[in-house]
This record gives sequence, structure tokens and C-alpha cells, in this order.
Amino acid sequence: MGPPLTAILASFIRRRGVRRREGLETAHRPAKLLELYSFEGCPFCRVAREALNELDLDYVHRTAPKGNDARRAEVRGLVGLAQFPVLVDPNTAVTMAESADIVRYLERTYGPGTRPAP
Ligand SMILES: N[C@@H](CCC(=O)N[C@@H](CS)C(=O)NCC(=O)O)C(=O)O
Repeated sequence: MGPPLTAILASFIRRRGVRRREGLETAHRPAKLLELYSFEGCPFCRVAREALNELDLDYVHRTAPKGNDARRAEVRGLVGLAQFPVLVDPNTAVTMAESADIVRYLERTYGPGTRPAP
């Protein structure tokens, strides 16, 4: 059995954003764990998870499958709607939705050649 369609789709989407990851020895590492609200079967969530993996970033996964009303309400409180993925970075007080924005943020903040914010 091959990978599910969502995995193929997510990898396709990801290819436009995250490409080769080299030079992580010069990457800034967060002091506090990042947090990601996501769920399986969500291709956009997978894009965010893959970016975290490629940048070698540890994170707390706050799983929010359909039916987890409490967790989904938590996300509505954070970004105003139940849309996934959502990244929380306690190091910079950034909370954000939109997978492409999350990938961009992670690259700029924790990608090769990054430095801690002054
Ligand atoms: N443009 C958004 C789309 C995100 C999106 O559509 N996420 C879906 C799941 S794949 C969602 O949150 N659906 C609402 C829900 O599950 O309740 C992104 O790239 O992050």
C-alpha cells in the first residue's frame, strides 16, 4: 500500500516552500519548545510538521482532530477561528496560522544563518 493522498499532496505543496536544508549548524535554536496545533489527515498541517522536522526543531504537538471540541475552542481563542495548522512560539510571542506563513516564519527565525532576536 502506498502513502495516503494527503501525504502525497502535502509533500507536493511543501516542495514549493521548504527545499534543501543545509547549514543548520549556523541556525538559531529556540530556548523554549515551539507548539503546533494540527491533526492527521490535514495536508496543510503536514506541511508545517515537515518544516519543523526539516529545520530539526523540537515541538509540542497539540493534536486537534475533528471532535476535539476543547482543543478546537483553544485554537479559536488563539487565532479567532478553528483553522489548522497553528504555530505558537513562546520565544517570540508569535502565534500564527497559515501553513505558508508558518514555513516562512520558521525559516527566517530558525533556519540556517539565523541569530537570536536582540
Ligand atoms: N490556507 C490555510 C488552509 C488551512 C486549512 O484549510 N486547514 C483545514 C484542515 S486541512 C482546516 O483547518 N479546516 C477546518 C477544520 O478542520 O475544522 C493554510 O495553508 O494553512
